[in-house]
Amino acid sequence: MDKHWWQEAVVYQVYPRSFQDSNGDGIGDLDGIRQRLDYIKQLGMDVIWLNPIYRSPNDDNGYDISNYEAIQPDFGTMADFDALLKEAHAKGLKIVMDLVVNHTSDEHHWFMESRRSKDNPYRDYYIWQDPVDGHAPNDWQSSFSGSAWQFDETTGQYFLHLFSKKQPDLNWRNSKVRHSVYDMMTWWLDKGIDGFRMDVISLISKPKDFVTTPVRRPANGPHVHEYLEEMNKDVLSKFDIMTVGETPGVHPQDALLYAGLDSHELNMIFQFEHMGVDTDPELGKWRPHQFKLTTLKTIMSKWQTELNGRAWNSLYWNNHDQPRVVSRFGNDSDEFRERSAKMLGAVLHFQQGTPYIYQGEEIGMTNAMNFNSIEDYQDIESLNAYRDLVEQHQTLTNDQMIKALHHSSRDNARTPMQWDDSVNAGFAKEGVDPWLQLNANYTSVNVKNALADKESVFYFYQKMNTLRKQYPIITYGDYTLLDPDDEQTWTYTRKLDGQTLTLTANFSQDSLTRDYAAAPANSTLLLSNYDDDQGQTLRPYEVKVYLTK
Ligand code: TEU
Ligand code: CA
Repeated sequence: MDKHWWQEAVVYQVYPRSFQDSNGDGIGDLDGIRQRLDYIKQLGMDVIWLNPIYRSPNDDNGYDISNYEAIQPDFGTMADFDALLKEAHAKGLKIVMDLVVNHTSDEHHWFMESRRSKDNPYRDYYIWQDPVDGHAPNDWQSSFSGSAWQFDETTGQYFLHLFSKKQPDLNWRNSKVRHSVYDMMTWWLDKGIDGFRMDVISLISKPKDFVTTPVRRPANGPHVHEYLEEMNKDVLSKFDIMTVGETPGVHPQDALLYAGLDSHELNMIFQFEHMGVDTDPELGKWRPHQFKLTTLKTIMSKWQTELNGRAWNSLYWNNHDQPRVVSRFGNDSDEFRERSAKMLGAVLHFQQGTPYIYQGEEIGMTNAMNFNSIEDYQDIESLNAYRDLVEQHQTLTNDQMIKALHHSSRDNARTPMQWDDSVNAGFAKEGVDPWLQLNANYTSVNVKNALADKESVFYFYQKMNTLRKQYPIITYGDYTLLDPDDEQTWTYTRKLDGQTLTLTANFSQDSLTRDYAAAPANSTLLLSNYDDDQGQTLRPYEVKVYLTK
């Protein structure tokens, strides 16, 4: 098996709006990111993935793009971007950009043309359908509540939007659309960027007939692999870059096609199966329930073994769409926050794949429990769901929905980065109103405190990054789950060239006794989140990693 730099890299995700404001408007920006490159470097990162920074009316925080080759003025200018790229490269950090091409903004000139008339040259850039019996063509739902079809008066047809009405879906059947996208990608790659994270790339190919289907959002459509092979041949294969597809609705068999080691599409994908373990079959994330550790382990272990030697995993707990992992799968109380954040970090980073760290994860940032009313939230998904479930249909009461938002809102990930304990947490100067409220715990949970404490979550993550560079087994070893039925512990081994790594983690706040927890013969303890080893006894949220030669 050939080895690739992107298999050995660790990626830090920066959400530009919430990372560092440099000019006092309360919005994070490119110059702010540039000022923090040394911090990212200190953590031991290799790659930065930037969420969208392109020109956008900002209906969905930049995922609605009106110009792919211009920078959103909130974030700075193209000169600022060039300076960031140059400085990152000088420090040995690569930059991966978000590629959002399932849809554009309705303010993109392609769509403004498209909606003008049925014979406009851009008409076929988007997906237009006649009404059926005076209604939308089918019952597909937008991810942001309501129908995925919007009626447009001018021409009496519906257009498709799998996300907000301001995010019309592009028509990938049209080769002009595909080649416009490829040209734009080449333009960025020629600038020297190091790859793409491809937004909802599993959704770009739509079924031929828009009849009602049991799934209310189509994934892995009939031509998706053709399109990605074409993109690979025309664009990706010409550069030494990394690609990761965001792919809702995939199973491991799909991953072998999208990201097989011998397929010619993408390097890896973000799967979502493990993000569904605490959701409701009917109301999804808006009726969250307690996850079962056995379910989480079964899913993630299946991805480990089914892709082994055949495709490459991406490893993530967090991103800008997910609640904070320490609140979700750990314990964010004062007593256990740091301990459980480290445990979760280790359980993820010692699996096979490329790890992604979302800003603030490395200091154990938590969900925003101080958001008390819907007025505190900004995210379109949360606001639309509130309108739909509380105001229009009374499916949930206000209190139930606020509880659900505390658990599930995307804004939990989007509160400003907590740099220190000053007003605005060092994210913005005093007197400025950050675009989204801070998490109230910034006075104690912040980078300044983390850097001053040798036992912090930050240094634990830094240590994992150092170990990865030292021991190839962490990147490449084969994974085996040892305790599939245990609801409190997660134990697995990795094996490579006669070496064995053994990780045991306690997901509970109880002290437990497990045979697996004792040091294997001839092993050394590589990493732990306690300062001594008590053999078979696992203390609350303890994690231990042994190496046997
Ligand atoms: O998200 C894709 C996606 O599938 C969402 O439904 C995601 O699962 C949801 O936000 C979680 O509740 C991507 C981007 O990451 C997201 O920020 C965008 O809003 C979305 O695409 C549309 O571009
Ligand atoms: Ca700013």
